[in-house]
Amino acid sequence: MTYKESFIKFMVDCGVLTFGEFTLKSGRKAPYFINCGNYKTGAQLAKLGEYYAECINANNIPVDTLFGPAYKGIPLAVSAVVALSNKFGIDVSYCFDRKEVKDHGEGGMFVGKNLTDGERVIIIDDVMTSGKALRESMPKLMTAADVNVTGMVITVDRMEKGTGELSAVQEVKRDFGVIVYPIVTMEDIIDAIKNDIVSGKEYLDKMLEYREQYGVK
Ligand code: OMP
Repeated sequence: MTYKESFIKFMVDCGVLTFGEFTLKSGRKAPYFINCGNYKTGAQLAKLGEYYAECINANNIPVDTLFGPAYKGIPLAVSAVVALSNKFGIDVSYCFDRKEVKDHGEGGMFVGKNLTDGERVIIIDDVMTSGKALRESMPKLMTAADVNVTGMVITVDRMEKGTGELSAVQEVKRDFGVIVYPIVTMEDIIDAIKNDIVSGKEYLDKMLEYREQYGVK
């Protein structure tokens, strides 16, 4: 089994990748959904972190700090930063933002590493559909310092159109100069179903229809 296939199987085994009928944030009705809130145990998070770390290491993404946007990005970034150290001996920092302003104690909108100008930051997040989540977190990140976002690592690129004909991932590259590294894409998920890596053949037609309607060519 390839690295991508084993990750897709892992998501299904954890109940993170499911097939059915789901309404997305964008309002689109999709035949599959990835819910990263369904990673529940220490072993699952440890393994998830290794996939992120593997992606960062394999792509040689320059990094000083991993940033996990609140809330869902927080355990993802933590699992990744631990795995980078344990598996690859790369000991870097991590931080996350607060959703609420804190006016006592040390205050501030960020927890973890204090970001500084020029610091090389990788954003760690779950899924990209339209890129809205990133458009919200980029300005926030930039209020902390003039950081150098060297990449964004996500588990799944749904390969859907953003506002025009480009995919959200392509728009993010154009608008922010940020390269998005997905562990897998919707295309990989379709292949995994076709090759019986995971069950879901009954959803294959719906997946293909959905890709036709919202996917990038
Ligand atoms: P965008 O902000 O449109 O890129 O959508 C990504 C976000 O949508 C994720 O961070 C989730 O909050 C949510 N989402 C999923 O978690 N999994 C999916 O499979 C699809 C979505 C979604 O609603 O598009």
